[in-house]
Amino acid sequence: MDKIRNFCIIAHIDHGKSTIADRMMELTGTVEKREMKDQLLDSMELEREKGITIKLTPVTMHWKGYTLNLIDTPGHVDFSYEVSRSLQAVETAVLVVDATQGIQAQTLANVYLALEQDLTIIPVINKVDLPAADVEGVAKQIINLLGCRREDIIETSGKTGYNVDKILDAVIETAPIGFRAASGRPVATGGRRSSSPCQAPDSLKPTGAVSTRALIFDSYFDDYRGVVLYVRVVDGEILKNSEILMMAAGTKGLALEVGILTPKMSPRDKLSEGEIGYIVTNLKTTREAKVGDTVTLVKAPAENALPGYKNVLPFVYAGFFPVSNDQYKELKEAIEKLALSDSALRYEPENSPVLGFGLRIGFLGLLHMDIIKERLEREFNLDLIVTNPSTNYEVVMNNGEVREIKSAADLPDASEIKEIREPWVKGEIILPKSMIGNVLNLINEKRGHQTNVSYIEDRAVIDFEAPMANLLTDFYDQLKSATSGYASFNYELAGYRADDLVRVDFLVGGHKMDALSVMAHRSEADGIGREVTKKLKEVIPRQNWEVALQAAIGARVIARETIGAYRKDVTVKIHTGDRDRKAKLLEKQKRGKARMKRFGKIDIPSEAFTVMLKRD
Ligand SMILES: Nc1nc2c(ncn2[C@@H]2O[C@H](COP(=O)(O)OP(=O)(O)OP(=O)(O)O)[C@@H](O)[C@H]2O)c(=O)[nH]1
Ligand SMILES: [Mg+2]
Repeated sequence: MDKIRNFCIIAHIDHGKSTIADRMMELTGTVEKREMKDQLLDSMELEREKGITIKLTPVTMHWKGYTLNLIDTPGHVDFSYEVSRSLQAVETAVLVVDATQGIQAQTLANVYLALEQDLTIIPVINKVDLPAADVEGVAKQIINLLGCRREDIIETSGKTGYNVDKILDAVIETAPIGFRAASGRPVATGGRRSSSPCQAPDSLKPTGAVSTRALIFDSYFDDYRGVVLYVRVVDGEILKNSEILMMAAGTKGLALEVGILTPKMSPRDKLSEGEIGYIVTNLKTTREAKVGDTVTLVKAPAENALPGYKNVLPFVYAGFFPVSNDQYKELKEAIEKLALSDSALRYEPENSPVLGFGLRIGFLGLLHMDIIKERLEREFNLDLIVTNPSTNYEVVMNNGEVREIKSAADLPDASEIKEIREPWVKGEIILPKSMIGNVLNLINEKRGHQTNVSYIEDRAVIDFEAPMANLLTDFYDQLKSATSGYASFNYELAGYRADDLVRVDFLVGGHKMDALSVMAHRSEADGIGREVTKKLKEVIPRQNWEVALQAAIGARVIARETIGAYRKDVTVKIHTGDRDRKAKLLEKQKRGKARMKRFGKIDIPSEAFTVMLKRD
């Protein structure tokens, strides 16, 4: 066991984690050169296309007589749950910072996560081959952040492979499994083993107990093999064909196969203390073996489970509707399937008067949502209309009952409501000092406020709080333009807070269109009302009579537009009395109308709604 080292690579998005992992797999001969391709661990088609990592991926390598288990993690904020799970399964974190970018928001967030877990941090400056690399400037930032020594920082190039071996050397020189520096303070060893007395953190420390315990840090459902678990064995061992027990779920199953990831599945007879590997089970759904659960053996179950993970709950919701309603069943089956490998996904049926049957799906953020949408479209051939994302709200009723609503249309009558709460996030923005003013203004515009400003060398770190709803629209684009692209931001849910929130309804010819209702802060309602009624005017065709378009809060109209009358006679073109042609044309018009939705006397083409509801 003292020849095993478990580590993960953490960094801000695009700083080169997966590329460094490639070089490590090459160096250690884990993957043959001819099988090598860029960012090999990004195996999902979408990951490859977008050049980003979405899922954590473990791989076992051998280096100088040691077994190294690496977990590559995603850098984007939406997937920080993957990072925190990875961190809990390892002892060491390789912190990669791009030499041209310096410390960014996810660098900081990931460092905090690693510190919470008491991990040893190995600081690395990557992309030193680039002409724009500012190695010394970035080194200063890292020293400022970690309090490490300059010589502890390894300078690498994932592209050329320069010094990647030094990272591996540094990893094997970190303390063996279950033993870490006792200082309680983060240690950036840079490879030097701390000579201070060592002590194990409780969670991963082998207890010497006879009973087996393994932490499930990921799981997915494979069409052919069933539920596969990625585990970190903390105590004991799990043999092939053992009867296993998931302690929190209370379910029993069989370990049909156990093995390590190289990164292909490579079967072994058993997984032992300290090892990271996979278990192919006979379970039917991942609900029977959730991430964060502890695997033990049925014949000698452990007494106490390992500390699990906190349950992440989505707070960004959008309606997903198949373009043709007969695909609803397929959509439902597809999302059920994706949810088996994505513990953060939540969904429930939604019936929209205009878009028909669909699902309201909850996500961890906008990228998460876009990725699920693309996967549904590609992997399941679905043609989808996805509505503008919104957050969920907590509604406190007069009788004290608290309801969660995920769509403005579900808001109970105002007279029954005591208060409405919306999700707030707390976050950090990292940016060049000179641009602080612009960003503070932007935060205020979003109804947020700054809570602290600190500095890491030439960088400013703004801590802020803001309502999530206002970060969903174009916050990121505005942040980019306010800082010429030099800012990065990170956030997490801070809780639900009551405010003066209202539902803005839209009426066409006096008829309310539930599908268009949105939640907004009262101060922002007028603006939204004007914007949406204008847009409605553009997309709804003229009718034979004048049509009023209104935005309203309850009975109070806050914005209004009018569409003038117009009559379109499709038969005017036909001068001769050709009855057949005339009839044909009218028939065609009728068919066209079948695709319309009728609101009172007004026919609105489905496409108009699509334009209004769909996310651009
Ligand atoms: N010039 C240069 N480019 C690099 C180096 N390392 C990585 N890159 C490039 O940087 C880009 C991002 O690299 P990735 O390895 O995908 O970054 P990542 O940190 O895994 O990104 P996420 O997983 O999405 O957070 C790719 O285009 C790489 O080719 C390096 O040392 N030098
Ligand atoms: Mg990556």
